[in-house]
Amino acid sequence: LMGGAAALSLGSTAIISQKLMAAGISPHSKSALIVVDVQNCFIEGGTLPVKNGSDVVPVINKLSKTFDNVVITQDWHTEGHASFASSYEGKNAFETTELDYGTQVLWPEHCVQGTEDAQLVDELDVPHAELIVRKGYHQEIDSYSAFFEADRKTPTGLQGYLKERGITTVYIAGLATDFCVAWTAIDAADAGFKTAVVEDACRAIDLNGSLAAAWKAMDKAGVDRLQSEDFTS
Ligand code: VGL
Ligand code: ZN
Repeated sequence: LMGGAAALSLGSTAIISQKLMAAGISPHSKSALIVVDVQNCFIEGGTLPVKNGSDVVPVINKLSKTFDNVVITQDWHTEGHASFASSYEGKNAFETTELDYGTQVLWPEHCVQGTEDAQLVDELDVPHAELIVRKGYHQEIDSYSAFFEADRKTPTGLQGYLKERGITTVYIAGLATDFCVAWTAIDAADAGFKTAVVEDACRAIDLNGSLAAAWKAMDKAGVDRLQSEDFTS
C-alpha cells in the first residue's frame, strides 16, 4: 500500500526508515517504547553496574522523541530480596541458587525501594513517558521481565495496560540486554505484540555467555533486532 520507498511522516519530526518499513514495523499510535531499568543501580557508580550502561541514555533520549507512547520500568526490590546473594548463607554474587520457580542468579544488593540507587538516571529525559512499571517487589520472586515475574505466572499488569491502550507493537531499550531487556522482549512476543529490541539503546551484563544466549532466545521468539538509526534515517 505504502510503496517500499515511501517514508511516512509522523507528527513533528519522525520519519520511518525503509528498513523499518521493510520489517513491517514502525512507530505509530499503536506502538510503544519500553525503557527498561535505566536506573542509577545499573550505571557506573551503582550497585550492579552494567559496562558502559550510561551510554544508553542519550540514545534513548533521542529515540523516545519519535514515540507517542513510552513506558518506563523500574527494578524495585525489597530489602533482603530473594535475588540478593546476601540473603543466603555462604553465597556470593553472580552464583546461582535453586528457588521454587527454578534457578536464580544471585546479585549484589541493588535497586532497593526508595533508595537513590533505585532512582531513574537523572539524565534520562523522557518526560512524556505515560507509565512507570515497578517490578521485583515480591520478596520471594525476582522479575526480569516487565510482563511476568520469574515464577512465569505472576503478571505485572503491563500486558493488560498495553492491550487496553490498543498497543500492538513494542520496541524495547535499556538495561540489561541479556536480562531484563531480553526477558521483557520474549514475553512481549509471546503475548502477541510485534516486538523489536533496539540494540544500540541497550547494554549487557554478559555473564557466562548470557548475551549470546539472550539473542538466540529472542531470535527464536521472533523478536526483531534494530538500531536506533533505523528510526531517523
Ligand atoms: C537486572 C539483574 C538483576 C536488569 C535486574 O535490569 O537487567 N539484572 N536485576
Ligand atoms: Zn534486580
